[in-house]
Amino acid sequence: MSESGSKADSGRGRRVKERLRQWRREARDKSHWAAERLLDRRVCIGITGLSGAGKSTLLTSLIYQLSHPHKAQLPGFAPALNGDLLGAELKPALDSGLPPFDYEQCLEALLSQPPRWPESTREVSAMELHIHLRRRRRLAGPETRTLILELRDYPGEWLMDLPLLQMGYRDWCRHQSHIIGGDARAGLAPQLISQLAALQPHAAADSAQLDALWRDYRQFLLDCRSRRKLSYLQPGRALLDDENYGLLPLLDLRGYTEEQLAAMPDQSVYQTLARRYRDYVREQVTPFVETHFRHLDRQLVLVDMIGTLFAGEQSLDDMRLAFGHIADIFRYGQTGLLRKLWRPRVDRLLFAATKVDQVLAADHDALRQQLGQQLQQAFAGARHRGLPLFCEAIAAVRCSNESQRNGRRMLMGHDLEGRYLGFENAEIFAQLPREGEEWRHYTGAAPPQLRPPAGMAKGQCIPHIRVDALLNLLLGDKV
Ligand SMILES: Nc1nc2c(ncn2[C@@H]2O[C@H](COP(=O)(O)OP(=O)(O)O)[C@@H](O)[C@H]2O)c(=O)[nH]1
Ligand SMILES: [Mg+2]
Repeated sequence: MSESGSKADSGRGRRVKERLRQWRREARDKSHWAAERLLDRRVCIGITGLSGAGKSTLLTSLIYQLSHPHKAQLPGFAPALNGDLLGAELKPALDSGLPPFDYEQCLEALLSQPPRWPESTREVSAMELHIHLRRRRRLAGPETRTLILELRDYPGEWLMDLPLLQMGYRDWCRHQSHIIGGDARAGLAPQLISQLAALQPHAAADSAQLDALWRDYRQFLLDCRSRRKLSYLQPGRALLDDENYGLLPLLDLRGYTEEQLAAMPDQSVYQTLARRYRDYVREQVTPFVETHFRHLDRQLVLVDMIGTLFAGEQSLDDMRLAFGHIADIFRYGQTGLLRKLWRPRVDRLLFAATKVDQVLAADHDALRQQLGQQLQQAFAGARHRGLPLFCEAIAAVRCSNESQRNGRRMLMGHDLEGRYLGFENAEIFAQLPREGEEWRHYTGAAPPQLRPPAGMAKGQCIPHIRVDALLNLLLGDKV
């Protein structure tokens, strides 16, 4: 071999070695994580739901139940029933780069005297729960093992923004104009809707006018939520903070072709709004998918099925619309942007109706049936993609007890002001209401909001309904 050849070889050899060293370094950094995942020791669960769905409360209850195995009432979760659940430790999820969930503060609120609900939060948070389990079939090696449960809690409003990744501004306008035209929304802000429809795409943008419209539009979204209990609202972040996203749909683009719109001057209303739309997607939606969403192994979606059902037909229809979009998202983005952004990982999608302690036990299953029907309708096209769907009906903190009065079953509990009360909820039927008469049965009959029960600190237990069944769906195959 010539001298120059061997020099080149040794140069290449050095480079290869350096490369190998670098890979090893990288692998070392990541290996504990990847190995844990491979060995089924780590599972990352996303918990979402619109504000008020019950995320913080469920997380607190879940962590409490798993960390107090001797007090936990989890007979439906095999490791607890069999005495194999030894306990759990809460740790910050350092790899996630997300702020920790404030378990201590949420628990303190629930256990205080008088008990309170946790403060409402609007941000994403994460933590790790290291669950210690006794090994059943032990050939050799340690007697215990640890399952690392990474829990990530994020607002469902962010999920409602994911469809934006798949459409440009023009498509979003058409989509919104279709939705806003529906009864449930149009009646809430007729003046705003006619102002939006009257905006001329080619006119020069007047930023003061657009800012004023944005403020009205944001209020309109908030009203859709609070007065109609609607779910599918965009931009979702407008419901959580008061940033000036300035994202407005143009409701009448019928006279324009795509080319005409694209050729409009930079300062036109259309181009200005299209720019804001792109900025919003780039700065808000994409980073959420990149840094957070695609790391999830399992997704739990909490829904206030009782609140939605008693709010009426439009609210239930809108929930189905939102589910339909969630179904699209979990088809792993067969097309377009989502596919590029997403490494498919979520292998289970769970929905849980929350706060079922507001209705009699006899109605719990009917609620679950109704949630199931909503999902079946919304996921009809998505099911064959093979992502298993599950649904449950739970109460993270059971605030009521049943008793018999004059031959009738009643619920007893405290209202938010702390007054003791007894009530009987409107019976819930296993079929979603369809006709007027069926709807009238529910109208105006929503059960009261309840306060957490007193005495949880003393008894050292948090009563719940079917949180163990939920744990089974989430983790049954991992423990
Ligand atoms: N009756 C009852 N109400 C609940 C339960 N969980 C949550 N809530 C109510 O729902 C509200 C919102 O709960 P929270 O956990 O803060 O929801 P988040 O916004 O999704 O985190 C609470 O303030 C309670 O009024 C439950 O298990 N039972
Ligand atoms: Mg919360």
